[in-house]
Amino acid sequence: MQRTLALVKPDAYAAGHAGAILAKIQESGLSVVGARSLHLTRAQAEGFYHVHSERPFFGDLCTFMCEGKILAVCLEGEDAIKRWRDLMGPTNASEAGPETIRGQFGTSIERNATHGSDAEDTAAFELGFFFAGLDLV
Ligand code: 3AN
Repeated sequence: MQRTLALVKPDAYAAGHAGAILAKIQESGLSVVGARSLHLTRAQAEGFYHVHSERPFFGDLCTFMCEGKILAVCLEGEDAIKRWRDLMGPTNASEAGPETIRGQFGTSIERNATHGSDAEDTAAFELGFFFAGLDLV
């Protein structure tokens, strides 16, 4: 069993797609262990994406991530990290197939509808960023 963090980003949340994205998660067989919606502050967005702080898109990415509410979800299942990333599709939504979540609900490399942890260590950091231990039993 593995856990991973899924985010519905401000573009998809504002467009009302959070419910459809959760439905796709449930259809895939992944379990939702915890979920909360929140509006990130700039400092929180910068903290979440600190690994990208030297990248040229860091400022724009943080601006985007705090433009509106997001939904943070803890997913659980066998091989959950890879299964959720496969379901999302590639980072660049304009290259994502129509069967993927980013292909359906995203529009660009930045406004790509969802986030998913990319490895077990980042999943542990990212889940701890959004959820306290007692939130995820
Ligand atoms: P993923 O979220 O698919 O793991 P990462 O970790 O490479 O992708 O990038 C983190 C986030 O940064 C992406 N979800 C995307 O929103 C944004 N991003 C990545 N590359 C670019 C880029 N070249 N221009 C703008 N935003 C980018």
